[in-house]
Amino acid sequence: METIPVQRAEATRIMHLGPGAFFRAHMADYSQKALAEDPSMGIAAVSMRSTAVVDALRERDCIYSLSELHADGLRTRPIGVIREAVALARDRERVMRLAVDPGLSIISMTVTEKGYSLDPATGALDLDQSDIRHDLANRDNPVTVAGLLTAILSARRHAGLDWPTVMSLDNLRGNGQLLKSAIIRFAREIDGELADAIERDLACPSSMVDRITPATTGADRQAIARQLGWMDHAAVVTEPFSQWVIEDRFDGARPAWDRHGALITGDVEPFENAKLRLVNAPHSSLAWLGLLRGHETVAESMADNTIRTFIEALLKEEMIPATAVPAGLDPHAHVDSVIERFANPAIRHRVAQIAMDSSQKIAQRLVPALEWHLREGRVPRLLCRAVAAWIAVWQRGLASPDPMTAELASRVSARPQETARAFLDMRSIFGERIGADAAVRAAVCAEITRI
Ligand code: CS2
Repeated sequence: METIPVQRAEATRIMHLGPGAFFRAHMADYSQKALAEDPSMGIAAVSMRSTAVVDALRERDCIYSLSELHADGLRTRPIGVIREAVALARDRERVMRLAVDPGLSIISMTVTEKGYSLDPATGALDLDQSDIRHDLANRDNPVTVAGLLTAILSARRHAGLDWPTVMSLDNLRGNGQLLKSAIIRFAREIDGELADAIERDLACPSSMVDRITPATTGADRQAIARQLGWMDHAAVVTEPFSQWVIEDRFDGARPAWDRHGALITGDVEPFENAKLRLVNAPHSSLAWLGLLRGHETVAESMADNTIRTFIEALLKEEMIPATAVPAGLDPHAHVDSVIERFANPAIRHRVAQIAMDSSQKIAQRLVPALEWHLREGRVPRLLCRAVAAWIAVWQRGLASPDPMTAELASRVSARPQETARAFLDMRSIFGERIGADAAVRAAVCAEITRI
Protein backbone atom coordinates (compact mmCIF):
# COMPACT_ATOMS: atom_id res chain seq x y z
CA MET A 1 0.00 0.00 0.00
CA GLU A 2 2.89 2.31 0.54
CA THR A 3 3.27 2.41 -3.19
CA ILE A 4 -0.45 3.18 -3.70
CA PRO A 5 -0.81 6.94 -3.57
CA VAL A 6 -3.30 8.24 -1.04
CA GLN A 7 -4.68 11.75 -1.07
CA ARG A 8 -3.76 13.55 2.14
CA ALA A 9 -5.78 16.37 3.61
CA GLU A 10 -4.14 19.77 3.44
CA ALA A 11 -5.72 21.32 6.53
CA THR A 12 -7.71 20.31 9.60
CA ARG A 13 -11.33 21.48 9.61
CA ILE A 14 -12.88 18.61 11.56
CA MET A 15 -12.25 17.32 15.05
CA HIS A 16 -13.56 13.83 15.65
CA LEU A 17 -14.00 12.33 19.12
CA GLY A 18 -13.73 8.54 19.31
CA PRO A 19 -11.57 7.23 16.44
CA GLY A 20 -12.59 3.59 16.95
CA ALA A 21 -13.07 1.02 14.20
CA PHE A 22 -16.55 2.25 13.28
CA PHE A 23 -15.43 5.83 12.62
CA ARG A 24 -12.43 4.63 10.63
CA ALA A 25 -14.72 2.43 8.49
CA HIS A 26 -17.52 4.96 8.02
CA MET A 27 -17.16 8.73 8.35
CA ALA A 28 -13.44 8.64 7.58
CA ASP A 29 -14.18 6.68 4.39
CA TYR A 30 -16.74 9.25 3.15
CA SER A 31 -14.42 12.07 4.20
CA GLN A 32 -11.47 10.56 2.36
CA LYS A 33 -13.53 10.49 -0.85
CA ALA A 34 -14.73 14.07 -0.27
CA LEU A 35 -11.14 15.34 -0.22
CA ALA A 36 -11.53 15.31 -4.00
CA GLU A 37 -13.90 18.30 -3.70
CA ASP A 38 -12.17 20.04 -0.82
CA PRO A 39 -8.75 18.87 0.36
CA SER A 40 -8.89 21.22 3.35
CA MET A 41 -11.40 19.01 5.14
CA GLY A 42 -8.91 16.95 7.11
CA ILE A 43 -9.64 15.39 10.49
CA ALA A 44 -7.94 15.56 13.88
CA ALA A 45 -8.84 12.35 15.70
CA VAL A 46 -9.18 12.67 19.46
CA SER A 47 -9.50 9.64 21.68
CA MET A 48 -11.42 10.39 24.88
CA ARG A 49 -9.87 7.59 26.96
CA SER A 50 -7.71 5.03 25.26
CA THR A 51 -4.26 5.77 23.91
CA ALA A 52 -3.88 2.52 21.94
CA VAL A 53 -5.72 3.66 18.82
CA VAL A 54 -3.81 6.94 18.79
CA ASP A 55 -0.48 5.10 19.00
CA ALA A 56 -1.55 2.70 16.24
CA LEU A 57 -2.53 5.57 13.94
CA ARG A 58 0.67 7.46 14.62
CA GLU A 59 2.82 4.53 13.51
CA ARG A 60 2.27 5.57 9.88
CA ASP A 61 1.51 9.25 10.16
CA CYS A 62 -2.22 8.45 10.52
CA ILE A 63 -2.48 6.61 7.20
CA TYR A 64 -4.28 3.30 7.70
CA SER A 65 -5.97 0.65 5.59
CA LEU A 66 -9.68 0.02 5.21
CA SER A 67 -10.62 -3.46 4.00
CA GLU A 68 -14.06 -4.37 2.71
CA LEU A 69 -15.01 -8.03 2.98
CA HIS A 70 -16.36 -8.96 -0.45
CA ALA A 71 -17.39 -12.44 -1.53
CA ASP A 72 -14.13 -12.73 -3.49
CA GLY A 73 -11.96 -11.58 -0.60
CA LEU A 74 -10.63 -8.42 1.00
CA ARG A 75 -10.53 -5.18 -0.94
CA THR A 76 -8.11 -2.88 0.79
CA ARG A 77 -7.46 0.82 0.27
CA PRO A 78 -5.55 3.47 2.16
CA ILE A 79 -7.18 6.30 4.08
CA GLY A 80 -5.24 9.52 4.59
CA VAL A 81 -7.87 12.01 5.75
CA ILE A 82 -6.73 11.94 9.38
CA ARG A 83 -3.99 14.50 9.89
CA GLU A 84 -3.25 13.89 13.51
CA ALA A 85 -4.32 11.68 16.38
CA VAL A 86 -4.35 12.87 19.98
CA ALA A 87 -5.30 11.21 23.25
CA LEU A 88 -7.19 13.53 25.57
CA ALA A 89 -5.78 11.74 28.61
CA ARG A 90 -2.24 12.45 27.44
CA ASP A 91 -2.36 15.73 25.56
CA ARG A 92 -5.25 17.87 26.69
CA GLU A 93 -3.45 21.07 25.71
CA ARG A 94 -3.15 19.99 22.10
CA VAL A 95 -6.86 19.09 22.03
CA MET A 96 -7.79 22.55 23.29
CA ARG A 97 -5.45 24.23 20.81
CA LEU A 98 -7.09 22.33 17.95
CA ALA A 99 -10.50 23.22 19.34
CA VAL A 100 -9.88 26.96 19.19
CA ASP A 101 -8.50 26.95 15.66
CA PRO A 102 -10.54 29.54 13.73
CA GLY A 103 -10.77 27.17 10.72
CA LEU A 104 -12.47 24.38 12.67
CA SER A 105 -15.84 23.72 11.07
CA ILE A 106 -17.16 20.49 12.59
CA ILE A 107 -16.78 18.48 15.78
CA SER A 108 -18.15 14.99 15.21
CA MET A 109 -18.18 11.95 17.45
CA THR A 110 -18.60 8.20 17.68
CA VAL A 111 -18.37 7.50 21.39
CA THR A 112 -21.04 4.75 21.72
CA GLU A 113 -24.30 5.09 23.64
CA LYS A 114 -22.68 5.24 27.04
CA GLY A 115 -20.30 7.99 25.91
CA TYR A 116 -23.06 10.59 26.32
CA SER A 117 -23.62 10.01 30.07
CA LEU A 118 -27.40 9.93 29.59
CA ASP A 119 -30.15 8.35 31.60
CA PRO A 120 -30.97 5.62 29.05
CA ALA A 121 -34.76 5.85 29.37
CA THR A 122 -35.23 9.63 29.37
CA GLY A 123 -32.21 10.52 27.24
CA ALA A 124 -31.35 13.40 29.60
CA LEU A 125 -27.81 14.00 30.82
CA ASP A 126 -27.36 12.16 34.11
CA LEU A 127 -25.97 14.79 36.46
CA ASP A 128 -25.40 12.15 39.15
CA GLN A 129 -23.02 10.12 37.04
CA SER A 130 -19.56 10.07 38.58
CA ASP A 131 -17.73 11.32 35.47
CA ILE A 132 -20.20 14.19 35.05
CA ARG A 133 -19.75 15.08 38.72
CA HIS A 134 -16.01 14.98 38.13
CA ASP A 135 -16.33 17.35 35.18
CA LEU A 136 -18.57 19.79 37.04
CA ALA A 137 -15.94 19.98 39.76
CA ASN A 138 -12.95 20.08 37.33
CA ARG A 139 -14.05 22.27 34.47
CA ASP A 140 -10.62 22.57 32.95
CA ASN A 141 -10.04 18.88 33.05
CA PRO A 142 -13.16 17.28 31.56
CA VAL A 143 -13.31 13.58 30.69
CA THR A 144 -16.89 13.45 29.35
CA VAL A 145 -18.26 14.58 25.99
CA ALA A 146 -20.60 17.10 27.62
CA GLY A 147 -17.79 18.51 29.78
CA LEU A 148 -15.27 18.72 26.94
CA LEU A 149 -17.71 20.29 24.47
CA THR A 150 -18.85 22.85 27.04
CA ALA A 151 -15.21 23.77 27.68
CA ILE A 152 -14.58 24.09 23.94
CA LEU A 153 -17.68 26.19 23.25
CA SER A 154 -16.87 28.44 26.19
CA ALA A 155 -13.25 28.87 25.05
CA ARG A 156 -14.31 29.75 21.49
CA ARG A 157 -16.88 32.20 22.76
CA HIS A 158 -14.29 33.99 24.88
CA ALA A 159 -11.94 34.10 21.90
CA GLY A 160 -14.70 35.63 19.74
CA LEU A 161 -14.79 32.61 17.41
CA ASP A 162 -17.81 31.00 15.72
CA TRP A 163 -18.98 27.66 16.93
CA PRO A 164 -18.46 24.60 14.78
CA THR A 165 -21.33 22.27 13.92
CA VAL A 166 -21.40 19.52 16.54
CA MET A 167 -22.53 16.15 15.26
CA SER A 168 -23.24 12.77 16.87
CA LEU A 169 -22.83 9.57 14.86
CA ASP A 170 -24.05 7.10 17.43
CA ASN A 171 -27.06 4.80 17.44
CA LEU A 172 -29.39 7.05 19.42
CA ARG A 173 -32.79 8.37 18.34
CA GLY A 174 -32.56 12.07 17.56
CA ASN A 175 -28.86 11.91 18.38
CA GLY A 176 -28.30 15.57 17.46
CA GLN A 177 -31.00 16.83 19.80
CA LEU A 178 -29.96 14.44 22.58
CA LEU A 179 -26.39 15.68 22.33
CA LYS A 180 -27.43 19.31 22.23
CA SER A 181 -29.68 18.88 25.27
CA ALA A 182 -26.88 17.14 27.14
CA ILE A 183 -24.46 20.00 26.47
CA ILE A 184 -27.07 22.59 27.46
CA ARG A 185 -27.80 20.74 30.69
CA PHE A 186 -24.14 20.55 31.58
CA ALA A 187 -23.50 24.19 30.66
CA ARG A 188 -26.57 25.30 32.63
CA GLU A 189 -24.88 24.02 35.80
CA ILE A 190 -21.93 26.35 35.35
CA ASP A 191 -22.96 29.30 33.17
CA GLY A 192 -26.58 30.12 32.37
CA GLU A 193 -25.71 32.59 29.64
CA LEU A 194 -23.54 30.07 27.85
CA ALA A 195 -26.36 27.52 28.09
CA ASP A 196 -28.80 30.02 26.54
CA ALA A 197 -26.39 30.78 23.72
CA ILE A 198 -25.93 27.06 23.01
CA GLU A 199 -29.67 26.58 22.95
CA ARG A 200 -30.02 29.45 20.49
CA ASP A 201 -27.00 29.07 18.25
CA LEU A 202 -25.41 25.62 18.26
CA ALA A 203 -26.07 23.49 15.17
CA CYS A 204 -26.38 19.79 16.02
CA PRO A 205 -27.57 17.78 13.03
CA SER A 206 -28.90 14.31 13.71
CA SER A 207 -27.65 11.44 11.64
CA MET A 208 -28.25 7.78 10.98
CA VAL A 209 -25.18 5.64 10.46
CA ASP A 210 -24.99 2.04 9.30
CA ARG A 211 -22.01 -0.16 8.58
CA ILE A 212 -21.26 -3.41 10.39
CA THR A 213 -17.70 -3.11 11.63
CA PRO A 214 -16.45 -5.75 14.06
CA ALA A 215 -13.42 -5.09 16.24
CA THR A 216 -10.34 -5.91 14.14
CA THR A 217 -8.76 -9.18 15.23
CA GLY A 218 -5.15 -10.36 15.16
CA ALA A 219 -6.10 -12.73 12.32
CA ASP A 220 -7.55 -9.80 10.31
CA ARG A 221 -4.33 -7.85 10.80
CA GLN A 222 -2.24 -10.81 9.66
CA ALA A 223 -4.36 -11.25 6.51
CA ILE A 224 -4.09 -7.54 5.72
CA ALA A 225 -0.35 -7.54 6.42
CA ARG A 226 0.04 -10.28 3.80
CA GLN A 227 -1.68 -7.99 1.27
CA LEU A 228 0.14 -4.83 2.28
CA GLY A 229 3.55 -6.19 3.02
CA TRP A 230 3.54 -4.46 6.40
CA MET A 231 1.64 -4.70 9.66
CA ASP A 232 -1.05 -2.04 10.02
CA HIS A 233 -2.03 -1.81 13.68
CA ALA A 234 -4.82 0.65 12.81
CA ALA A 235 -6.32 -1.55 10.07
CA VAL A 236 -10.13 -1.84 9.90
CA VAL A 237 -12.23 -4.58 8.33
CA THR A 238 -15.83 -3.85 7.40
CA GLU A 239 -18.77 -5.03 5.28
CA PRO A 240 -19.26 -3.65 1.75
CA PHE A 241 -22.61 -2.06 2.72
CA SER A 242 -22.57 1.47 4.07
CA GLN A 243 -25.26 4.06 4.71
CA TRP A 244 -25.24 7.57 6.14
CA VAL A 245 -28.22 9.92 6.37
CA ILE A 246 -27.51 13.36 7.78
CA GLU A 247 -29.87 16.12 8.82
CA ASP A 248 -29.38 19.25 6.74
CA ARG A 249 -28.46 21.51 9.64
CA PHE A 250 -24.89 22.74 9.27
CA ASP A 251 -23.42 25.99 10.40
CA GLY A 252 -20.52 26.57 8.04
CA ALA A 253 -18.63 24.35 5.63
CA ARG A 254 -18.85 20.58 5.46
CA PRO A 255 -17.24 18.00 3.19
CA ALA A 256 -19.17 16.95 0.09
CA TRP A 257 -20.17 13.67 1.75
CA ASP A 258 -23.36 13.72 -0.32
CA ARG A 259 -21.30 13.36 -3.51
CA HIS A 260 -20.04 10.06 -2.13
CA GLY A 261 -23.18 8.24 -1.06
CA ALA A 262 -24.38 10.13 2.03
CA LEU A 263 -27.92 11.48 1.97
CA ILE A 264 -28.41 14.98 3.37
CA THR A 265 -32.07 15.50 4.15
CA GLY A 266 -34.52 17.56 6.16
CA ASP A 267 -35.92 14.62 8.12
CA VAL A 268 -33.67 11.88 9.46
CA GLU A 269 -36.11 10.43 11.95
CA PRO A 270 -37.68 7.72 9.75
CA PHE A 271 -34.19 6.55 8.82
CA GLU A 272 -33.12 6.46 12.46
CA ASN A 273 -36.22 4.52 13.45
CA ALA A 274 -35.76 2.02 10.65
CA LYS A 275 -32.09 1.56 11.59
CA LEU A 276 -32.65 1.10 15.32
CA ARG A 277 -35.69 -1.14 14.97
CA LEU A 278 -34.84 -3.18 11.88
CA VAL A 279 -31.06 -3.48 12.25
CA ASN A 280 -29.98 -2.82 15.83
CA ALA A 281 -32.93 -4.41 17.65
CA PRO A 282 -32.51 -7.81 15.94
CA HIS A 283 -28.73 -7.46 16.26
CA SER A 284 -28.93 -7.17 20.05
CA SER A 285 -31.56 -9.91 20.23
CA LEU A 286 -29.48 -12.36 18.28
CA ALA A 287 -26.40 -11.44 20.30
CA TRP A 288 -28.18 -12.46 23.53
CA LEU A 289 -29.61 -15.63 21.99
CA GLY A 290 -26.24 -16.42 20.44
CA LEU A 291 -24.55 -16.14 23.83
CA LEU A 292 -27.19 -18.35 25.43
CA ARG A 293 -26.80 -21.01 22.74
CA GLY A 294 -23.01 -20.99 22.86
CA HIS A 295 -22.22 -19.25 19.55
CA GLU A 296 -19.30 -16.95 19.06
CA THR A 297 -20.31 -14.79 16.12
CA VAL A 298 -23.40 -13.26 14.54
CA ALA A 299 -23.02 -15.40 11.43
CA GLU A 300 -22.75 -18.60 13.52
CA SER A 301 -25.88 -17.57 15.40
CA MET A 302 -27.69 -16.95 12.13
CA ALA A 303 -26.70 -20.42 10.94
CA ASP A 304 -28.60 -21.78 13.97
CA ASN A 305 -32.13 -22.35 12.69
CA THR A 306 -33.79 -21.66 16.02
CA ILE A 307 -32.23 -18.23 16.17
CA ARG A 308 -32.69 -17.38 12.51
CA THR A 309 -36.36 -18.31 12.58
CA PHE A 310 -36.85 -16.22 15.69
CA ILE A 311 -35.08 -13.18 14.22
CA GLU A 312 -37.08 -13.39 10.98
CA ALA A 313 -40.34 -13.64 12.89
CA LEU A 314 -39.37 -10.82 15.24
CA LEU A 315 -38.62 -8.54 12.31
CA LYS A 316 -41.57 -9.45 10.14
CA GLU A 317 -44.29 -9.90 12.74
CA GLU A 318 -43.41 -7.34 15.38
CA MET A 319 -40.80 -4.85 14.18
CA ILE A 320 -42.04 -3.97 10.69
CA PRO A 321 -45.58 -3.14 11.88
CA ALA A 322 -44.11 -0.94 14.64
CA THR A 323 -41.85 1.02 12.28
CA ALA A 324 -42.74 4.00 10.08
CA VAL A 325 -40.08 3.52 7.40
CA PRO A 326 -38.79 6.24 5.05
CA ALA A 327 -40.92 6.86 1.97
CA GLY A 328 -39.96 4.53 -0.85
CA LEU A 329 -38.38 1.86 1.34
CA ASP A 330 -39.93 -1.60 1.03
CA PRO A 331 -39.62 -2.87 4.61
CA HIS A 332 -39.79 -6.55 3.67
CA ALA A 333 -37.01 -6.30 1.09
CA HIS A 334 -35.04 -4.21 3.56
CA VAL A 335 -35.39 -6.80 6.29
CA ASP A 336 -34.31 -9.56 3.88
CA SER A 337 -31.15 -7.63 3.12
CA VAL A 338 -30.48 -7.06 6.83
CA ILE A 339 -30.80 -10.81 7.44
CA GLU A 340 -28.37 -11.46 4.64
CA ARG A 341 -25.87 -9.01 6.12
CA PHE A 342 -26.10 -10.73 9.50
CA ALA A 343 -25.67 -14.18 7.92
CA ASN A 344 -22.49 -13.20 6.02
CA PRO A 345 -19.91 -15.69 7.33
CA ALA A 346 -17.00 -13.53 6.14
CA ILE A 347 -17.76 -11.03 8.92
CA ARG A 348 -16.66 -12.42 12.26
CA HIS A 349 -18.66 -10.10 14.48
CA ARG A 350 -18.54 -11.45 18.01
CA VAL A 351 -21.90 -11.61 19.78
CA ALA A 352 -20.13 -10.68 23.03
CA GLN A 353 -19.13 -7.37 21.41
CA ILE A 354 -22.68 -6.51 20.39
CA ALA A 355 -24.01 -7.57 23.80
CA MET A 356 -21.75 -4.99 25.45
CA ASP A 357 -23.50 -2.04 27.12
CA SER A 358 -26.92 -3.56 26.49
CA SER A 359 -28.41 -1.53 29.35
CA GLN A 360 -27.76 1.57 27.21
CA LYS A 361 -29.21 0.03 24.04
CA ILE A 362 -32.53 -1.47 25.10
CA ALA A 363 -34.34 1.86 25.46
CA GLN A 364 -33.25 2.76 21.93
CA ARG A 365 -33.78 -0.56 20.23
CA LEU A 366 -36.62 -2.45 21.91
CA VAL A 367 -38.68 -0.18 24.14
CA PRO A 368 -40.27 2.03 21.43
CA ALA A 369 -41.59 -1.02 19.57
CA LEU A 370 -42.83 -2.58 22.83
CA GLU A 371 -44.68 0.64 23.58
CA TRP A 372 -46.15 0.74 20.10
CA HIS A 373 -47.63 -2.74 20.52
CA LEU A 374 -49.06 -1.92 23.94
CA ARG A 375 -50.70 1.17 22.47
CA GLU A 376 -52.21 -1.12 19.85
CA GLY A 377 -53.58 -3.24 22.66
CA ARG A 378 -51.41 -6.32 22.28
CA VAL A 379 -48.46 -7.89 24.05
CA PRO A 380 -45.60 -8.57 21.61
CA ARG A 381 -44.46 -12.07 22.55
CA LEU A 382 -41.29 -12.07 20.49
CA LEU A 383 -40.08 -8.74 21.84
CA CYS A 384 -40.79 -10.08 25.33
CA ARG A 385 -38.68 -13.12 24.46
CA ALA A 386 -35.85 -10.83 23.36
CA VAL A 387 -36.02 -9.00 26.70
CA ALA A 388 -36.11 -12.36 28.49
CA ALA A 389 -33.01 -13.43 26.55
CA TRP A 390 -31.12 -10.37 27.79
CA ILE A 391 -32.12 -11.14 31.37
CA ALA A 392 -31.25 -14.82 30.93
CA VAL A 393 -27.75 -13.80 29.82
CA TRP A 394 -27.32 -12.18 33.25
CA GLN A 395 -29.00 -15.06 35.01
CA ARG A 396 -26.49 -17.49 33.51
CA GLY A 397 -23.39 -15.38 34.10
CA LEU A 398 -22.77 -14.78 30.38
CA ALA A 399 -23.03 -11.00 30.35
CA SER A 400 -20.62 -8.71 28.50
CA PRO A 401 -19.17 -5.56 30.12
CA ASP A 402 -21.81 -2.93 30.86
CA PRO A 403 -21.69 0.41 32.65
CA MET A 404 -24.58 -0.80 34.86
CA THR A 405 -22.95 -4.11 35.80
CA ALA A 406 -23.01 -3.53 39.58
CA GLU A 407 -26.70 -2.63 39.56
CA LEU A 408 -27.68 -5.44 37.19
CA ALA A 409 -25.66 -8.11 39.00
CA SER A 410 -27.28 -7.12 42.29
CA ARG A 411 -30.68 -7.89 40.77
CA VAL A 412 -29.87 -11.45 39.77
CA SER A 413 -31.35 -14.03 42.12
CA ALA A 414 -31.52 -17.82 42.08
CA ARG A 415 -34.97 -17.88 40.48
CA PRO A 416 -35.14 -16.63 36.86
CA GLN A 417 -38.64 -15.19 37.23
CA GLU A 418 -37.59 -13.20 40.25
CA THR A 419 -34.59 -11.91 38.32
CA ALA A 420 -36.88 -10.97 35.44
CA ARG A 421 -39.16 -8.96 37.72
CA ALA A 422 -36.22 -7.20 39.36
CA PHE A 423 -34.82 -6.25 35.94
CA LEU A 424 -38.18 -5.01 34.65
CA ASP A 425 -38.41 -2.75 37.69
CA MET A 426 -35.55 -0.64 36.33
CA ARG A 427 -37.22 2.52 35.09
CA SER A 428 -33.94 3.87 33.75
CA ILE A 429 -33.94 1.05 31.19
CA PHE A 430 -37.59 0.30 30.49
CA GLY A 431 -39.18 3.68 31.18
CA GLU A 432 -42.43 4.18 33.03
CA ARG A 433 -44.73 2.04 30.96
CA ILE A 434 -43.11 -1.23 29.92
CA GLY A 435 -41.67 -2.55 33.16
CA ALA A 436 -44.88 -1.74 35.03
CA ASP A 437 -47.20 -3.46 32.56
CA ALA A 438 -48.61 -6.63 34.12
CA ALA A 439 -49.05 -8.43 30.80
CA VAL A 440 -45.47 -7.66 29.72
CA ARG A 441 -44.16 -8.83 33.09
CA ALA A 442 -46.10 -12.07 32.79
CA ALA A 443 -44.91 -12.62 29.22
CA VAL A 444 -41.24 -11.99 30.04
CA CYS A 445 -41.48 -14.32 33.05
CA ALA A 446 -43.06 -17.01 30.90
CA GLU A 447 -40.41 -16.60 28.20
CA ILE A 448 -37.47 -16.73 30.59
CA THR A 449 -38.49 -20.15 31.81
CA ARG A 450 -38.78 -21.36 28.18
CA ILE A 451 -35.38 -20.10 27.05
C1 CS2 B 1 -24.27 -3.22 16.90
C2 CS2 B 1 -23.96 -2.00 16.05
O1 CS2 B 1 -22.60 -3.30 18.54
C3 CS2 B 1 -23.79 -3.05 18.33
O2 CS2 B 1 -24.57 -2.73 19.21
O3 CS2 B 1 -25.64 -3.45 16.87
O4 CS2 B 1 -22.70 -1.52 16.28
C4 CS2 B 1 -24.14 -2.31 14.57
O5 CS2 B 1 -23.19 -3.22 14.10
C5 CS2 B 1 -24.09 -1.08 13.74
O6 CS2 B 1 -24.98 -0.12 14.24
C6 CS2 B 1 -24.40 -1.39 12.29
O7 CS2 B 1 -24.48 -0.22 11.57
